[in-house]
Amino acid sequence: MGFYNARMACRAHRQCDGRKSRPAAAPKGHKCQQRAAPQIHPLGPNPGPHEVRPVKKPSARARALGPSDPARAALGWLHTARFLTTAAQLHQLADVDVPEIAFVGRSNAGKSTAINTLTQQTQLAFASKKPGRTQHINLFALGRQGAMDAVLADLPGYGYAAVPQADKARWQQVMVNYLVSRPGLQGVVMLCDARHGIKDLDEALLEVIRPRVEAGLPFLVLLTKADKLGRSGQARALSIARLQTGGGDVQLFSALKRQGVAEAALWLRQCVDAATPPAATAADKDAHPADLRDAE
Ligand SMILES: Nc1nc2c(ncn2[C@@H]2O[C@H](COP(=O)(O)OP(=O)(O)OP(=O)(O)O)[C@@H](O)[C@H]2O)c(=O)[nH]1
Ligand SMILES: [Mg+2]
Repeated sequence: MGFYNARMACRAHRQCDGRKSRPAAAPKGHKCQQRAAPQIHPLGPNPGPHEVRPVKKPSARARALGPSDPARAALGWLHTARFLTTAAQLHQLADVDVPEIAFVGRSNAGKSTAINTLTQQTQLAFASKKPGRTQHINLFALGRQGAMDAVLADLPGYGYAAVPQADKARWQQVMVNYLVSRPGLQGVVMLCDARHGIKDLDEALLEVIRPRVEAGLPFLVLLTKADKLGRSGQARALSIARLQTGGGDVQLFSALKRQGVAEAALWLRQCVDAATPPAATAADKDAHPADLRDAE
């Protein structure tokens, strides 16, 4: 229907004349089909006066995240996380036959909080103001129930001064053994408080995994609590950490502001994809469910 004719056919609707003003209310009993005000696509060309182009509004959650499609898919995958198992000693930790990604870092760096943020769950991993909260290796399974395709490992933090020396030494040894010998380890995320950067103990840990990283083990540094720094402080922390890691993967992260969450989710997904042979389809995994709870 042409512009002129439409306006003639329905005088009650002022949207027909192409003005931006809201349409006048239709008189009682008015049966015109042009009830909806035309929606102008913000990016597209201006549609004809009677062409109503549906504009799909993103959900409040999608607006908050704002990630690309692959990042959104990665976040959906991370949301499948559930508790798998916990162990105080390395030898108590069952092997998994799917890629495992470890979250390591100083006590209170924000490892458990990052896991909760990335999996979009509030209490999956125990986070606390009190340092030394995580004292076990906790594993979280990812993937559909019965078709686990990856595991996240929340490790106890190191460097907490209030822990007795003997406990500290024991835990550092567990950590070293884990990083050196864990068979399914396919990625390491090191978390450092952005205000402090990579400290001595982090560097010692970097030394431990250097051979594996040089052999291709994906390694990411998350500079946590970035919300506590201003823009220039963040840029500075980022460039220093990049220098310290020799140009490795480093990014800012804030659980509070959800900064860097989509990027970290994507990194985790790509890390698992790179480690999973293409032949390992979901059907294969259904045939050999790798759920630790069955193995225990
Ligand atoms: N402002 C801010 N606080 C954070 C952020 N991430 C973590 N925190 C806080 O830092 C504290 C420690 O966080 P956790 O996640 O328990 O740290 P952790 O590294 O798991 O600590 P351990 O288990 O002791 O090794 C908690 O009070 C968190 O709320 C962040 O991005 N921004
Ligand atoms: Mg913790």
